[in-house]
Amino acid sequence: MPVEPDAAIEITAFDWVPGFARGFVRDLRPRWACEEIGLAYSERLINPAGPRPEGYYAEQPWGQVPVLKEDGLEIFESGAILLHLGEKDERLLPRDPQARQRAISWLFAALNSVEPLIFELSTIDIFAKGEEWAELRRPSLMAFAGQRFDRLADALGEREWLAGPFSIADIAMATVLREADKTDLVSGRANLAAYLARALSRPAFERALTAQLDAFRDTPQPAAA
Ligand SMILES: N[C@@H](CCC(=O)N[C@@H](CS)C(=O)NCC(=O)O)C(=O)O
Repeated sequence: MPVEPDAAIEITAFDWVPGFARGFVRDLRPRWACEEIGLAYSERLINPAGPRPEGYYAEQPWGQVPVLKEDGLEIFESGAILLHLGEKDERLLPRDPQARQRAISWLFAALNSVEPLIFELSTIDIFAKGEEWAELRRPSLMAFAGQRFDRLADALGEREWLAGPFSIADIAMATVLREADKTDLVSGRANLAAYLARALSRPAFERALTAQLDAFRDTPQPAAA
């Protein structure tokens, strides 16, 4: 298992999150990438309800996870971390120039063109649930997201992975699509549903998910959360 206390790579994650967020915290992305290539990492677990450790805002400006540290390097933003890990191994980022750029384009597309829609949907369905503005906004958001998911489904077509071989783009896209599981945005498009199932059936994803869930196991719910 790549989680090893003395590993050169350290990934920051939470030691507790509410039930709805378990398995969906974004440290899942670097964990998954490490699992794909058998790269050991250690965990630095912080508590989301309390103050951030001293100096943490200098590592991550918003106090969020994940942060990756390696040999004096510090990286925040899960996309930047995936890119860093991708540079290490062609099983994460193809070396062929066109395939590589396609993977990077799709990495950004997942995080910049798809994730914001899912994020807004989560705000409406979870954090602002029942509020009038959220109920008014939802239909137009779903219509817009539906169009975008149609184009995504067209772009993927019958390909197995976004950039040719499996890559960090698929880690980003699958973790984003998975967040839409309470809607038919993915399940209503057969090739997207098959793509997501294919990604989530990878043993490396399972191991990453288990590692994230294990981190919550012994932490009681914080009083302030
Ligand atoms: N764009 C950032 C988002 C990171 C993010 O939203 N992290 C969440 C957990 S999934 C977090 O740390 N939330 C706690 C907070 O915002 O205080 C990335 O992809 O790394």
